[in-house]
Amino acid sequence: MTRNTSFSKAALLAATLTALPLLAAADAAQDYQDYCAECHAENRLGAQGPALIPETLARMRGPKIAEVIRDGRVTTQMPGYSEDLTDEQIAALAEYLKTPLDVIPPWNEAEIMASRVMDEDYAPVDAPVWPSDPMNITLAVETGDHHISVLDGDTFEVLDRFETPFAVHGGPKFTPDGKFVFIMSRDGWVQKYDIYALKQVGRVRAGLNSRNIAMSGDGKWLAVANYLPNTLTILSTDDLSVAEVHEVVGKDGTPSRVSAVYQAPPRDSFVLALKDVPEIWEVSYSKNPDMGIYAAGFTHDWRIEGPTKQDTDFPIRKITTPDFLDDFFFDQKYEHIMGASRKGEDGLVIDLVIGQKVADLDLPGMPHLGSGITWDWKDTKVMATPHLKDGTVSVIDMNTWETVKRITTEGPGFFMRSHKTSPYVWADVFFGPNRDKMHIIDKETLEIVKTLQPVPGATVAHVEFTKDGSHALVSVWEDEGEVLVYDAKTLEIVKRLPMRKPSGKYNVWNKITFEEGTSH
Ligand code: DHE
Repeated sequence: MTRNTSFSKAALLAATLTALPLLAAADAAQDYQDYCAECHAENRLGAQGPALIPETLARMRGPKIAEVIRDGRVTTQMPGYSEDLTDEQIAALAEYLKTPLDVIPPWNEAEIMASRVMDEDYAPVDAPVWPSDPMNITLAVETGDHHISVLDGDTFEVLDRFETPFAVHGGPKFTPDGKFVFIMSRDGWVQKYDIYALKQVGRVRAGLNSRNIAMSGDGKWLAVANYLPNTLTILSTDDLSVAEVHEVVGKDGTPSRVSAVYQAPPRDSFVLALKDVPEIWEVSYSKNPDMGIYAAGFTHDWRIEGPTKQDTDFPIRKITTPDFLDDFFFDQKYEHIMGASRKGEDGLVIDLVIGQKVADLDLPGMPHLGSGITWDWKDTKVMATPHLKDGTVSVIDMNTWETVKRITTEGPGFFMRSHKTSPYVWADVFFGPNRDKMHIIDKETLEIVKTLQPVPGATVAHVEFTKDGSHALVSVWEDEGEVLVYDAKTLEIVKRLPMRKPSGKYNVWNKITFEEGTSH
């Protein structure tokens, strides 16, 4: 009897211990439904609040999830729950939000179209409703409270400040005339904004978890790279309607997330970096039989999906690559792709015309090729890229593919910028203890000539130039941050614009003309 009792106590204790995490998870799931579902949706995929899934949350910097649940988010509608939930409940809820969804709901044309909202009070205008140079507008993304400031590039006045979807990532993309801009959030929302009218045109949710967007050279199509589901969504830029949702499956049938989509204007195509298969995809929007993927010469490893190219508006060419390439850089003519190996040991060059590797690159330290920029140097063209794993900027000759210099910096960097009128490259050291510094590199000597430290202790990162290259705008990447306007020659601060955790800045002219010192 005694033995039985002690056995049953031990068994009960063991069973309780085993069941505790399950109980906590069950309670957390119930707490989610009670406190979060109204704004973030029962399936955690977001409603007026953002999606609460690991794919989105894992990427978010800033306060930890539990802190946000407890204290809320200032300047958003997210309240704090410290009076409703205990610390244990909050911790369990935070853990619950990090668990993947059991089932990913379908997100195809019907669901995407159902999410589309076009603003009823929007009316197009023929000319800007403001007096400044429309080609010198710069957008500053403020991730602190999910807004964008529209800056006059001559006076640096804020012409408008509008709300964006939650957690904008990657560069907004302008139509070729610079009139409209498209903005994407990690939750897959795409926002269309009319810069001339200073008004939102509409929004649509093109994916459940998305990476970035690319604008076709003719301004008609916007491609959205998605992680969830494994698709590429192509939208009409006109009315945000769906032109195609393409399931991304490698040649051997393996589904893949799309790491990023880029436009290759001289080829009338989008180029896709894939996360889960060693392939690059080229998606054509061309109607010209001599253009891009239709041109002769790509006899290896390619195929056009569908029986003939006439059957689909967006035929796809799949190029097998020797390694997984999910971060890459194009030369100015969009003939070559430079890719870094995922192990971070070296890199390679793919000739996009023949679809083959044509060179190896000596590129250790996980270079962030997507941030690379190019300029003329001696009698060649060089490309410079920061490393994510060490304090180095590599400079590569784009004719010989040799590394001509490794510049030692004060830490791993993320973004680089220049302008063709500027003798300098600006390189941040976003990761590591010296993130309050910004290096100025001489484009001729390839030496660091100055290191700025505008606000000791505050992160500075990401630079954008004005149209004429006379000024450089630098983000003080803090919640109560600012955009610093530097005279690009004297390297003195001439204006300070208070902003909420400003991240990327994007000048219309530099973007639509593919200025070599900026990202594309
Ligand atoms: Fe980015 C651009 C990928 C983390 C801010 N980032 C890009 C692009 C890619 C990319 C492929 C180019 C797309 C474009 O502009 O169309 N980013 C990745 C990652 O894989 C990585 C390392 C991990 C991830 O979370 O996805 C990553 N990125 C970040 C951040 O943590 C940053 C600093 C803060 C944030 O907002 O998430 C960040 N990424 C940016 C910015 C750009 C960007 C501001 C646009 C740079 C530009 O000047 O064009």
